[in-house]
Amino acid sequence: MAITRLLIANRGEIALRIHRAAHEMGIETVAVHSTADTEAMHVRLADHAICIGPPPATDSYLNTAAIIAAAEISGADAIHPGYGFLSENAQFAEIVEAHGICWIGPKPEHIRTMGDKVEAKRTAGKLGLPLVPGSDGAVSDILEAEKIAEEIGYPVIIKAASGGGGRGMKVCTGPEQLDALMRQAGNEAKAAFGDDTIYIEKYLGNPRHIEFQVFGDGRGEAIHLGERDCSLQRRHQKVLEEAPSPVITPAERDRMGGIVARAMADMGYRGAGTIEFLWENGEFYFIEMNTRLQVEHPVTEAITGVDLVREQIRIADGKPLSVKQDEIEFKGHAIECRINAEDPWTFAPSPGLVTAYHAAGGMHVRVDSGLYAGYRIPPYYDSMIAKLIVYGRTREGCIMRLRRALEEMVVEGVKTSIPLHQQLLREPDVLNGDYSIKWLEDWLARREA
Ligand code: MV4
Repeated sequence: MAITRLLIANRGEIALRIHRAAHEMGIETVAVHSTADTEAMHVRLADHAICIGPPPATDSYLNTAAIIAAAEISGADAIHPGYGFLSENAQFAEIVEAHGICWIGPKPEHIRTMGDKVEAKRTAGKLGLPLVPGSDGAVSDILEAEKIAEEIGYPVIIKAASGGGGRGMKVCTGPEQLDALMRQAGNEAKAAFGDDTIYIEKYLGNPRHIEFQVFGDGRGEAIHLGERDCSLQRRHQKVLEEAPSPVITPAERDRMGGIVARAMADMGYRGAGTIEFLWENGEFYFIEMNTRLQVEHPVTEAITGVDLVREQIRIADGKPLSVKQDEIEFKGHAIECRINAEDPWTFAPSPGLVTAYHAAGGMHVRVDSGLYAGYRIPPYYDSMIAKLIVYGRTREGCIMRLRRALEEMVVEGVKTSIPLHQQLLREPDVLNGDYSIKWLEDWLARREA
């Protein structure tokens, strides 16, 4: 074992984040990049760089053969997939391990299980996590669906087993619609994922999205690092995340955290994971588990002091968890603003040349970004160009500092979502932490009117 050279199978800010953790551990890095990313910051900073294909991700960042070849040629002994791209591809994880390369991620079997939402829910239920009431597994028969919907009560939601991220969901308000919506959901799922398996749940009308960060050593030890509140979303894209959630008490955190950590210990989970819940009227309902590092992981790092990427690398290297549950303290408050290269009001992408750049700084301010003046943001990928993460002893102090930091940020040449964040942080509901998953889209609609 002992990782000495790490290939980073990703781009943008997360590639830089992984490079930084690796170098702090004395590990060399290998950047793999498309022809569109030759001038990217993480490519410049990495010890080695290999071009793996043209701009479209299917030909580069998703090109498993090219990535494995790059690992072999460069002598990399480990691969970190970041988030998105190949991070939750169980087959890729298997291929990496079959080549004798250390996969910095969960066991392939666990990636596969959690990728199937029906299997994920069944597993979560067996492990004692609270579920949204609904079908026990997949539903194909309309009579069976009617019976289940009658039992749990309308409205119900029809979801695709291969879905996730909100794709292919249908809300059904009464039995007269059920047949048509089931067919529609099945057809859309077949077209999008090649799998028409669907399942049914009670539809929660106004929940919050609260997720727990977990870590396992793959040998029966596991911890939780508290929750993040990610309710402020637009079209399933998170806009601002915070830790802790404004609505969760320390006692609730300990209770739910204990349940999720026990579940991960029991399944022998390895590496970083996120357990997603909907939270309504004081109750948690499991919906999905993500078997990867998440974009919003820095807010957890800010309030716990644990470096999650370092922890991932250590665990993949066969080391034990570096902290025990009773050593983890949740201190203060952190908020992350996702800064995208897009029009702040229409959300139209705004790639192009960054003519001026200045990152905010000062106490408790962190900017994760590969931006620099003169960098050209390519049009082929996700529009997120920076994450601004701010910490404060209290939520109020954190918000005041975040407003100050947003004033300092300079990104010229492209449109960004900075003005959107500035407006959001003046909204009484946001200041009070009084929002659900519906709040942001309702607010945007009100502003348009
Ligand atoms: C739900 C729901 C209401 N009731 N399930 C959307 C993404 C996927 N991860 C699950 N999603 C939802 N599942 C039940 N039973 C509402 C959503 C949902 C949502 C969830 C989290 C964050 C934002 C959301 C926006 C719209 C719908």
